[in-house]
Amino acid sequence: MGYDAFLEIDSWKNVKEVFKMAQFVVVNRNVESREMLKLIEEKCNKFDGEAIYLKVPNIEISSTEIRKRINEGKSIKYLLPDKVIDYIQKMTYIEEIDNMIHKIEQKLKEMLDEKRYIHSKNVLKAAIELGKNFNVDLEKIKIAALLHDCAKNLRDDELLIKAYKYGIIVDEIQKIQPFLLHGPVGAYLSKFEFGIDDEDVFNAIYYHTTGRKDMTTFEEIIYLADFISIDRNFEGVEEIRKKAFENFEEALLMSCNSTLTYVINRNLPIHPLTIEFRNWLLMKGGK
Ligand code: DGI
Ligand code: FE
Ligand code: FE
Repeated sequence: MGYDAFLEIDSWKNVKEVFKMAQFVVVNRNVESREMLKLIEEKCNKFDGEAIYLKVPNIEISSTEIRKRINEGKSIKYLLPDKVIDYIQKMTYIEEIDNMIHKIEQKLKEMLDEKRYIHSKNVLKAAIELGKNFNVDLEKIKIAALLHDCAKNLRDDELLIKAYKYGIIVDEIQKIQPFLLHGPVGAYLSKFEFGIDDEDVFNAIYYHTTGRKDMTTFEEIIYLADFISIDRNFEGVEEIRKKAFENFEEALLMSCNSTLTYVINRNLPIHPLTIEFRNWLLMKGGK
C-alpha cells in the first residue's frame, strides 16, 4: 500500500488483527528518507507487526489524477494501457446510457398505458437477446426497443397533427390507417421529445411496423423483437420465437408473412413498404 495510507493505518478496523494476518508492503512515489523509514517502523512497533518498504520507480501517474482527467473529459492515453482505457470508456458509456434509459422510462410511463409500457420493456429484453448475436451497439438497441411504440397511445387525429408538424408526408394508406404513423411519429418524438439524436434509433422506430427494403440489421432486430416479445400470443409466435435464434432471416420472413396474413384476413390495405420489405427478404434469402 501507499506510504501515506500506511501512516493512517490507525483508522482501520481491527488493525492489530490485520497486522497479524499479513505483512505490509509499503511503497512510495516520493523519494525515500530516513524519516519515512522511521515512521513506518514506529507503526509496526505500535501494532506489533511487520512491514517492508519497497522502493518503486517514481512514475508520474496517479490514480487521483487519472480520475480527475476522466471527469474533466480529458484524454488518459499513455497513462493507462489501451485495453484498460477501452474498458473504462465502455463502462462509462454503459453507465451513461443506463441513466438515460432510466429517464426515458419515467417519461414513457406517462405517455403509454400500462400494457403498452410492459410491452416496450419486453421488446427491450427480446432485442437484447437478439442483438447479442450481432455486432450492434446493444446500448442503442435498448433505447430503440424501449421507444419503438412511444407514439402508440396517440389518437388518430393526434398522429395526423404530429405527422404534419414533423413534415411527414402522409400517404393514402396512412390516411385511412393513421395508426401506421405511430412508427414515423414515434421516431420524431424520440428525437425531439426524448432527445435521442441517432440515425439507427430513428430508422428502427420509423420502420418497425412495416419494415422496408434494405433494412439494417439494427432495424431488423427491433422489428423482430417487437414480434417475438413475450407478451405476444398469436398463433405461430412460438415457432417464430424459436426460429429467431436459429435462422434470423427466416424468422423475419415468417413475421412479415404472419403480419400480411393478418392484414389480408381483415381486408385491410397493405402498406407498400411491407410488400417491399417482403420482396427484399425473399430476394436476399435467395428463395
Ligand atoms: O405496435 P405493435 O402492436 O407493438 O406492433 P406493430 O407496430 O408491428 O403494429 C402491428 C399492427 O400493424 C398489426 O395490427 C398489423 C399492422 N400492420 C403491419 N403492417 C401493416 C399493418 N396494417 C396495415 N393495414 N398494412 C400493413 O402493411
Ligand atoms: Fe408498434
Ligand atoms: Fe411494439
